[in-house]
Amino acid sequence: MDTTPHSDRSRDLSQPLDKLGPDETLKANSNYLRGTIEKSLVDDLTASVTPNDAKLMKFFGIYQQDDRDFRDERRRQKLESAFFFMARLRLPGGVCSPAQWLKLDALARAYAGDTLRLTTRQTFQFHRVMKHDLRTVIRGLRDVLIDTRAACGDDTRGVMCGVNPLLSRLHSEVYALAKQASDHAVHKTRAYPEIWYGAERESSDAPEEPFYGRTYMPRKFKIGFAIPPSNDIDVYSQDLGFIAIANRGKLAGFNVAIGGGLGRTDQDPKTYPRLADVIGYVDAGRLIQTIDAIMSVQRDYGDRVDRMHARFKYTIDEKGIDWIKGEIEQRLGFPLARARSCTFTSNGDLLGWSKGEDGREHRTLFIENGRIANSEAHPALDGLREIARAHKGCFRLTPNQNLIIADVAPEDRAGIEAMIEAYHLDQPKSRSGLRLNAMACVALPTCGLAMAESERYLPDLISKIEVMLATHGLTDDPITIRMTGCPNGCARPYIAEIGLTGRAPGKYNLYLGGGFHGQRLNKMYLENAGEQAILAALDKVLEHYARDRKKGEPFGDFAIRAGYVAEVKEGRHFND
Ligand code: SRM
Ligand code: SF4
Repeated sequence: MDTTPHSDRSRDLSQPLDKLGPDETLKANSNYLRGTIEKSLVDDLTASVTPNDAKLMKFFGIYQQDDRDFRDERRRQKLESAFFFMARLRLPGGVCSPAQWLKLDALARAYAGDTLRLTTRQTFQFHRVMKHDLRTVIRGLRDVLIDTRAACGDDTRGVMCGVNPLLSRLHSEVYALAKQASDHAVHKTRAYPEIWYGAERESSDAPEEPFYGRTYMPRKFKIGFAIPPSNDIDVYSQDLGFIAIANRGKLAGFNVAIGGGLGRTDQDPKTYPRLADVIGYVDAGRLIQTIDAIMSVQRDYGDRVDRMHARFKYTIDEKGIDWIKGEIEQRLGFPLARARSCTFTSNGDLLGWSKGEDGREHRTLFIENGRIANSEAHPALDGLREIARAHKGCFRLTPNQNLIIADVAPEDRAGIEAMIEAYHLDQPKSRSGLRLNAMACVALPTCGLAMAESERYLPDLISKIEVMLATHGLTDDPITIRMTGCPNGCARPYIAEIGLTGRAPGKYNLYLGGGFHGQRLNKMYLENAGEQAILAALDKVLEHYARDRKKGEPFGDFAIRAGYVAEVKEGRHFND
């Protein structure tokens, strides 16, 4: 990485530490994220850790949470909240081996409430891990070469990579680079092995964080690699998106997109979702250099006073895209080439069996909202454990919370399919195009920021919408719908054709008009609406769509053409 001796370049370029936000002081004084975490972990008087340690632990992929279903009752009983922890894995590109799957399955059964949760950024989350089990879980992950570094916190986060099963060679080339990018950009503090593995503290003069320095990034920084024609990773929602450009099936380089981000804060107009701008093209050999240059611009110029305004998208809008591009090129030492032409067709997954150009087969399973658990009708955890025991290829988590049993030899296909059937893994029974293109964030009861239900509610809401779809003859149409329990946008609702974001229990903002392949933000159609109002509104628009759509016209495009919402133009992006 950029190994400019760290003297907290961010501060050299902006203001002294005491003029910055409190999280900057916390990071700077944490001794490279150590804080007092070791002490907090062994404090038997509480199931929680100190507030500062809880913040620092995010850099290690761990969130302190409590069960919100029981929060009020415990308060009434004057009991401490029912604290536990969520652990998010670093799994670049969502690829994991059967041996790794079996380990995750065992850890989930022993320490994480018998469930695995696939996320919208292609990794696993364990929920409900008790404080005293955290080290065991993280050491268990180490046994299969997985860690939780930087899965949260002010750093690179999980690096995504499109799954496109049809393009085997391109996928493996891009995936290798996505993994390299993650290994390169992940924080390097020796606090991780010390705290979680019990490693001795090294006395070394080598800088702990040659790139980040003591204050890391101003905010999370997300990187993703798309492989056209699939935009499954929603490349325009990444802080830094790379769009693979191939030459005769072989990777040549990437179009570079910067400044995507979807989070917004309720009632705060200075926060908004924004889609990335494509600023040029780089050869694949210059990828890591490009990541360094771009991340260092945000490291040095991102807002370190107001965390609500600290994502790269705001730095770009403040400074101007031309200025930012110039700064990046100066740090690179060469100008970016003109972006190459490329086409996306959808941001969904190709479900069922598909055959790669190398003849290997891939089975994409629909996993409703990424939740893998056992129920009588649907023993998904057990079924996938059986498959992992037999499977000789790998698993790929998709950016749409689905799962690919990947790299199956043609002669093994029938055996895999038999297990899928035996364990009813192809649930649910009603498989409308809408349901198969739906995503919901976790929300209640574990997410501390949720204002409304999401994962526990969207399946039922879809069942009600499916009645209308059947009436209007739209059951098989692949319409995207995404719901979140608050405006933060964890299921990327602002680029769905139908987006719902929670405002209060039972109340959602309804957005329409997102681009079918992730190219356009949607726009608010109803504010703070309850179920009846949402269903009535959708019924009207769906009926009109069924009657008046042009051939092949996606639902989001129709919602704009028919005047239900105005188009969100390129450039600065607001969707209210
Ligand atoms: Fe997210 C915070 C879950 C993808 C934007 N997100 C959270 C937290 C950690 C709540 C918290 O801070 O206390 C949620 C944990 C809930 C729980 O109980 O598990 C949470 N986010 C998720 C996941 C698990 C949703 C899911 O159901 O799959 C996704 C995990 C991805 C991963 O593997 O790393 C997840 N979050 C996203 C995405 C989508 C993406 O990155 O592609 C976004 C929008 C894109 C973006 O970042 O702009 C997203 N999450 C946020 C934000 C708003 C950030 C902002 O700029 O304003 C927050 C709140 C924050 O950071 O302050 C947040
Ligand atoms: Fe929680 Fe909001 Fe993210 Fe949903 S969108 S997981 S409610 S932070």
